[in-house]
Amino acid sequence: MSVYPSAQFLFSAAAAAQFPADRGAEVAIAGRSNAGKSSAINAITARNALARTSKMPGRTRLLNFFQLADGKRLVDLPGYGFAEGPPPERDSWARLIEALAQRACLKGLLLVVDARRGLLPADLQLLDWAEGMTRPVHVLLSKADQLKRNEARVLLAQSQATLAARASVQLFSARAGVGLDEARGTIDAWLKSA
Ligand SMILES: Nc1nc2c(ncn2[C@@H]2O[C@H](COP(=O)(O)OP(=O)(O)O)[C@@H](O)[C@H]2O)c(=O)[nH]1
Ligand SMILES: [Mg+2]
Repeated sequence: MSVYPSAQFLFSAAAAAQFPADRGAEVAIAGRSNAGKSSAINAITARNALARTSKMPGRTRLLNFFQLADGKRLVDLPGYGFAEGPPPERDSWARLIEALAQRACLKGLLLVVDARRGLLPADLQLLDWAEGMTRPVHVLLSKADQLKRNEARVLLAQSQATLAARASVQLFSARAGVGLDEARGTIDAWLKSA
């Protein structure tokens, strides 16, 4: 398990031309707006304010690149737009994501899902897309502190059954510090495979 004490925000990209060079290793983090992506980044890196968190969902249309260590990056994707946004936004989201998927340095995808909602059609749509790009997917059932112990257990089992071999899945809470080591272990393994 490694924490990344020197993790830093690199920059935001609104277009593929602004992406960093396709070298090293990257892990992308996706999820519906408000799912808890930024909070997950902060918790996983043990940096309280690395990624901004917001009570206002769906404000960003940018990819935020973070450097964890030399040549190792996390990419915070904008909350889903393709299912909900107007067509122009949906298209620009899809273009950015397609461009990201073309990168050899992309090693895996973390999918953050609000445990109070569980896997929704938009999440499964993203999973379909990820399968097309043949990268491993790991699902964080976030805000697990909001569920009773038994509810959490049932959700995890249901999610495992739904995802089957398509993705691994775990309970996660940025607030309560649940599942940090498991999430870090997955990220570390992907970043090491560079
Ligand atoms: N109870 C609880 N709330 C959380 C947790 N993680 C995030 N949130 C809240 O969910 C909202 C959205 O979080 P944020 O990280 O900004 O989501 P993002 O839009 O996916 O980046 C914020 O109000 C957070 O405080 C968690 O582990 N537990
Ligand atoms: Mg965010």
